[in-house]
Amino acid sequence: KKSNYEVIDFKTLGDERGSLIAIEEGYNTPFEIKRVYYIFDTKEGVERGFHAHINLKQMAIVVKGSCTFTLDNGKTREELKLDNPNKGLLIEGLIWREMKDFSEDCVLVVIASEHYDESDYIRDYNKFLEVVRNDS
Ligand code: T46
Repeated sequence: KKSNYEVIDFKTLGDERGSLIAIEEGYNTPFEIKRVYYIFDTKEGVERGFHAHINLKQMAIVVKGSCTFTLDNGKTREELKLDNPNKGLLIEGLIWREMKDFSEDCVLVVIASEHYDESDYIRDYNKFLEVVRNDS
């Protein structure tokens, strides 16, 4: 099974006026789009996330500025800096995620496959490890 996340390179549609990137269901994102949210005005030093999802699939795009994701599959942790609107971080499976180092101007847009559902969150790291163990 391939990794539960990957970085997608979006095709930039540009002309002399500037750049445009389009995301639609089945184009630049593989899942049905049910929700969009964005994180901005993040205060200095703040870290967010610290959870995993059971079913949710998401595409995270830093449309302005930069931030760093820590992605943890229960065995290895990787840090990934997002600083370009032509890249999307697709998270499809059991991944513990943390976000940090938000630039002052950072706007993080997330496209999600499901409506907001608190019961889909795993907020306890040990519980996450247990779910990963039972899943493999
Ligand atoms: C994720 C990372 C990347 C809602 O009411 N609706 C929503 O769609 C979302 C996402 C959040 N909320 C409420 C729940 C909390 O009271 O907004 C508040 C802040 O959410 P949270 O603390 O979960 O934010 P983050 O930045 O820790 O996590 C978010 C997403 O929740 C999560 O799915 O993967 O961004």
